[in-house]
Amino acid sequence: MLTFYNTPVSIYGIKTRILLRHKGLKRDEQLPPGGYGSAAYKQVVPSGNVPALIDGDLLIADSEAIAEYIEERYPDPPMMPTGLAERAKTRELSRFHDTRLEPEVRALFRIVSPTRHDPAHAENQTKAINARLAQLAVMVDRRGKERGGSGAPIRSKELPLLLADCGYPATFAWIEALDGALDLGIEWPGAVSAYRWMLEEQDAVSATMARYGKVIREWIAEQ
Ligand SMILES: N[C@@H](CCC(=O)N[C@@H](CS)C(=O)NCC(=O)O)C(=O)O
Repeated sequence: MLTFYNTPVSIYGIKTRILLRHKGLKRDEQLPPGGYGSAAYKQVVPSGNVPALIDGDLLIADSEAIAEYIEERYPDPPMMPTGLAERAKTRELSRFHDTRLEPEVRALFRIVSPTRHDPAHAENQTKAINARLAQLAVMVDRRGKERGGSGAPIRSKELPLLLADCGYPATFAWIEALDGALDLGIEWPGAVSAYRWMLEEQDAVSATMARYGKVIREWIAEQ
């Protein structure tokens, strides 16, 4: 049994949950004792961050490192393509989420509270997120064309869920919720919307995301 430290609101926790669910792996999911960053949690996970995973004697505390470990340790169903170039493109898509798109979304969290309203920051982040979504559109459109041939949206069941996909559903849900709460003016490219809905048709994604919208709305309301 895997021990999985997570908080309900964590984007990277949702990313790891989707992965574990798709792999059909049982997990004992726990909140970090004392909250993430606490001294008590750092006794277990020295870096104090979530998600973290314990498999036997092994502790890993980074969603991408967890994903690559799980893929190697539990290869069925495969979540990486076989070709060298496709594997590289998959890693590129995954890093694009973690290092390019999500940080621009996270930068909005500090102005969600009405008392911290900051129109200039909201405008800057909206531009940044729209630029990242436009870049993502090129990446996922090429993937759709490579797999589907015609460029027409391909059905999700024909699209094996990849490691690289697992971060996107939660970040898309945050973009949508923050757009609603802060009236940002987010522009969703058609290829990204098609990619999003294809992912949501995957059982592991829809089951994991079912209650996440409520978690996000509650977090926003609390701010
Ligand atoms: N690159 C990390 C990012 C994880 C992350 O940012 N976790 C946040 C919660 S969503 C966290 O633990 N923050 C507290 C900290 O880093 O001390 C990953 O992929 O796991």
